[in-house]
Amino acid sequence: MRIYCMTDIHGCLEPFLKALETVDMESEDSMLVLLGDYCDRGPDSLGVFRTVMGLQERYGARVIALRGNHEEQLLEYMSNVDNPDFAQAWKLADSNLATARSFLEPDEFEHVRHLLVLKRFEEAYRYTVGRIRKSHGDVIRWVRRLPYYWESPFGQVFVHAGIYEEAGVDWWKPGTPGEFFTSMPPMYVGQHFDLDVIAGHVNTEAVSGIAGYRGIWHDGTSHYYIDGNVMKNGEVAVLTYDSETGRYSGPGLGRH
Ligand SMILES: [Mn+2]
Repeated sequence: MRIYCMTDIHGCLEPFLKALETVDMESEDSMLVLLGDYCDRGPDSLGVFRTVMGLQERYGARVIALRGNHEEQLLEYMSNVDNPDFAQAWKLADSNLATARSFLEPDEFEHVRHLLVLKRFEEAYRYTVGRIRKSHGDVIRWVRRLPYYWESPFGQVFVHAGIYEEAGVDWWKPGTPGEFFTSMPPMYVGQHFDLDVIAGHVNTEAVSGIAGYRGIWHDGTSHYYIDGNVMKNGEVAVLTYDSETGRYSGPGLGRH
């Protein structure tokens, strides 16, 4: 079996489509695992969500989509429309309202922009959530069902940010708090774990500490970080795992 893996697409539909061209999903022996953060920052969050949903429709269980912290945030905005404190938080977290813009029709977005100019934040927030619910409720329901991790039959955990490894191989599942999976796990760089952990969330330049690093980074033991920072580098890195040989390959990796 071949497992392809990508993460942190962040609304960058074009680079995502380009990365998908390098993936052969027609073979029944292929899987695609996406580690979350489909939205925010880039120009077409909705397009990325719909592309992933389409891949699942076409290839069924061979496409696994996990949730990232940006999906958690999106769900939070969608469900807190009656909480006025969220109006400000919403505006700040979706920088430049890139995600809202991708979900709205141009005239709807103009209306939101107009409300913001008038400092009617609460109304803008309420209107945006209402439009998204009405036109793209299926996407929001899909996001709500995204799992936190996927364990492969090959001694691997795929996850957006990480797991609580101190809990050990038998207890990490019940032992990892939800926010560790998507946002703030302890870092175990360079420490051995009995499963390989494949994660995104922190870009590989940051996690490797090597200025200008791009692509995929292996810590020499159990951790593969695969967020190659598409906003900076314009490319979505693809990690490939071949279960026949037990090898990982991808940009930045030698042969492992
Ligand atoms: Mn993230």
